[in-house]
Amino acid sequence: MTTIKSTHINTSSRGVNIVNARVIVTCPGRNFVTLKIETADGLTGVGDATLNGRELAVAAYLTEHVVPMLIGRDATRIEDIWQFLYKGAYWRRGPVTMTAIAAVDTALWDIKGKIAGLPVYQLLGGRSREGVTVYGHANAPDVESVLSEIASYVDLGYRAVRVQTGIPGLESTYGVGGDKMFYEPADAALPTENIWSTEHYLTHVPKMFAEVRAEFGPTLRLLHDVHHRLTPLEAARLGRSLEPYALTWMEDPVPAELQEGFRLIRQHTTTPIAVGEVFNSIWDCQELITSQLIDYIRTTVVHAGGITHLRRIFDLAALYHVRSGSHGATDLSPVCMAAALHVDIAIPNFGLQEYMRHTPETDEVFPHGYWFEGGYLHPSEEPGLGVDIDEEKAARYPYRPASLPVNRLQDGTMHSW
Ligand code: GCO
Ligand code: MG
Repeated sequence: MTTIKSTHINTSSRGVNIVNARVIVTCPGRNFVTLKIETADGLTGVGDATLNGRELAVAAYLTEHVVPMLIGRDATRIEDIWQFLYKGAYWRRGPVTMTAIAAVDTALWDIKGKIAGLPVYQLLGGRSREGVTVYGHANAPDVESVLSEIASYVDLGYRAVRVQTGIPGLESTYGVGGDKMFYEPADAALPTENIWSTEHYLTHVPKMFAEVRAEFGPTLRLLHDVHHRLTPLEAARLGRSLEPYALTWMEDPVPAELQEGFRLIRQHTTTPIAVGEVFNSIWDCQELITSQLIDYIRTTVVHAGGITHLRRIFDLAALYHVRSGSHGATDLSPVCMAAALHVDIAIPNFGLQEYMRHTPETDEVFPHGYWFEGGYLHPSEEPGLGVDIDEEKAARYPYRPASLPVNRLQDGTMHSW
């Protein structure tokens, strides 16, 4: 019998070995968790590990359980380390595990890019397009004011806008925040409560889109986020009522634990469907993709196992005419955005990228080379991901507990948020 020499942990002092990994928690307006990995040669890589409202669970998972296993490993063995953390945990999948794995994976791609002297998108096959089309968030309490919000995105050059307004008869609703550019749902230490009425909502949304289309004409791409609040039949009705306004997508129409539920929506409407921001693995969307029940898959780097696993999901999606539409809310740090853009620019089946701007404080803590112009984001041309964390500045913003809201029906029943 031959013995296989174990090479996954290098005892020699090879420069690519991981010598240090640390977790940085900072709150420049909102909480972010970042993993920074360092090799013996002094190269560093960063990965986003932010899980909104559950940040410290991932921070502890990394610090207590993952970091000790990374020391001494060969940082260039990205796939092997991914498999080691996934299969080795025994408890597979789930948002905390997959976010932690994503952070390691992202940091290793960053390091590999730096070793190669290439931006990460080159390692993924190179450019498939000139820029990454992004969509912004127009939200306002009523239709009249949302029209001017949309207009300001159009003035900035956006080609796609997600539209949310308050619902007449409801005091507050998802997606309509205080600060327009930097909308942040995790707005209190303990969860605030929204009250929901499907009847009010389904009456209002088609009227809103009728006005938006009339004002902006047929070519501006319009999107809407339902935020998991309907049943399949209600979603089918909404999709059908929105058909005249040709939306690019209706997002998260129903909670997606029941993938089979999408079949009913599909049978009744041609409004395209996007889903996936809360998914963590290819198994969460396998049925949706292979049965062609969706049009856009919205998984992103930080919550779906990093660049390695996201690429796997998008490759499966490409076989079934499903395009990417990665989540890019403010709770995904500039490290995630930088990584997402390298994937977006390279894959054949890119659809759209969500882009909610970060506050100036966040941008200062995370210096980055990606930039926006004329409705497109462009990945950095620097080796690696082209993003970093300024640890000194990060230390000025200590962690603050923040929770996402919850949602109840008018009679008090807990509902999906
Ligand atoms: C979106 C999302 C977000 C989420 C948030 C949760 O489409 O951008 O729905 O706004 O609610 O990312 O942390
Ligand atoms: Mg959403």
